[in-house]
Amino acid sequence: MPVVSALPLATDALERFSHAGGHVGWEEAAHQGGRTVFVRKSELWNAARCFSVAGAISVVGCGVSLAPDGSSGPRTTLGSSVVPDPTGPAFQEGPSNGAFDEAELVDVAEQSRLIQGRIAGSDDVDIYDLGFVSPGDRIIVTMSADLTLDGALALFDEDGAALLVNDNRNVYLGRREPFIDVVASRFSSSCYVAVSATPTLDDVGDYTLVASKQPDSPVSEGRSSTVLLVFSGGDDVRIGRRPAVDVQPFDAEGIHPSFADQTDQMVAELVAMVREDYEAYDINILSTSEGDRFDGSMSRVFFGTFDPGLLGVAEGVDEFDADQQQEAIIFTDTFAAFSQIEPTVLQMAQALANVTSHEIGHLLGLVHTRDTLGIMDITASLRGLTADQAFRASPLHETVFPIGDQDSIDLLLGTLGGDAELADLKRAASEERSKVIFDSAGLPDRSDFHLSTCGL
Ligand SMILES: [Ca+2]
Ligand SMILES: [Ca+2]
Ligand SMILES: [Ca+2]
Ligand SMILES: [Zn+2]
Repeated sequence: MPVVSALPLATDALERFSHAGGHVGWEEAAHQGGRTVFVRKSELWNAARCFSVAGAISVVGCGVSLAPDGSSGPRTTLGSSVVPDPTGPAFQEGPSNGAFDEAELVDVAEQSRLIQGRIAGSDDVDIYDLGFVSPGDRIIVTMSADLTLDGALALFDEDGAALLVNDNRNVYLGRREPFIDVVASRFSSSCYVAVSATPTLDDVGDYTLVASKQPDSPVSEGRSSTVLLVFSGGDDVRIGRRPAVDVQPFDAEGIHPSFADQTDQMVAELVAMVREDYEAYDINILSTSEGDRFDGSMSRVFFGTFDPGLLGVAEGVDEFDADQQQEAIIFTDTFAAFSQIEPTVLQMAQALANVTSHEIGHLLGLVHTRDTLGIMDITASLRGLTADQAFRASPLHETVFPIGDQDSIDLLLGTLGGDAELADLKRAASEERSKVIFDSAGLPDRSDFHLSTCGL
């Protein structure tokens, strides 16, 4: 699935992106006649969030290759034809179910259940507790709704951490109703399914869910992945349905003349920083700067070129890394916007690394959060982006879902596999770092440099 990440840029470009730029929900942004246009996330969420960031907004197949049934791989929601049979009596929404501790218990242990409710607008979230889950329990939730309600579904564990957020079952097949299909990998005393309107929409309407739980599905231990960082340029690089671009070899001078002789150093630093972010997981971060080459079976991140509104763009939010050959671009020349805060080479490398790890995160299934110290954040200022970000548990950005968190560490361990002990150490280090209060005296106000981490 596509997500395009775009980090809107500075000042006026940033200004224009400031409302939506951060919207994970709005996968695609485009300038049209001086106006920034965002495509409803619901139109893009599931399918490859492909977007074009310039010109017309078209949601079409991006680089994700789909099987005839629309599926793109194992565990993706795209192509599943599963429809649980509702056998139990319908559960009717009660008066108050808008927070995890108000969730209404709908036990699906013995039988699948119909749940009927109403979304009364953008403020309304309905939360149901499907009860205890064990490793291997497969949770499936389908949703049908009035035409006036474009809904979104999310499944959360007992801590309110999202297992999956889904807004569209299959964009390619024109299926806009959301769909959840997840196999639990650990015990949880509660498993919450939450319903809302697609974020940023004020839709109203009745809905019906069918929720089921089946035991004894195989629990994935993760599947390793490889990403090649490409600093050597590339011809006809196409991200989703964006126009193909020729990417020139990376040259730090394109960011600022003062970096002219520091290309090699900047590359070496940023490669090391990205590796550090992914150190705990089974993913190989290769680099053309070290002689590595594309072998046809890896994802690639290109470094170069310019985009008027984005720092980076990725092919999509690829749930569970179903597609292991995807592409992203870090628009390095766009980072010239950082010159207004006069970053050092290391700070510049860090900003590039943060955005790189962010776009790779999308290719592994992560969505946007609101936490300036987190890699999937889209709220940090330019200055904030020059500080080290890390994978951590962070609140979902409101354009993704109105409640809940994303624990990037758990999700990456589940998707890729890795060293859980090391991941825990890094989590603790990140929490320590978050206690540091930055002294912002004398620095430009964040609003001066608002940027969303990505065009996603
Ligand atoms: Ca309601
Ligand atoms: Ca992927
Ligand atoms: Ca980092
Ligand atoms: Zn993004």
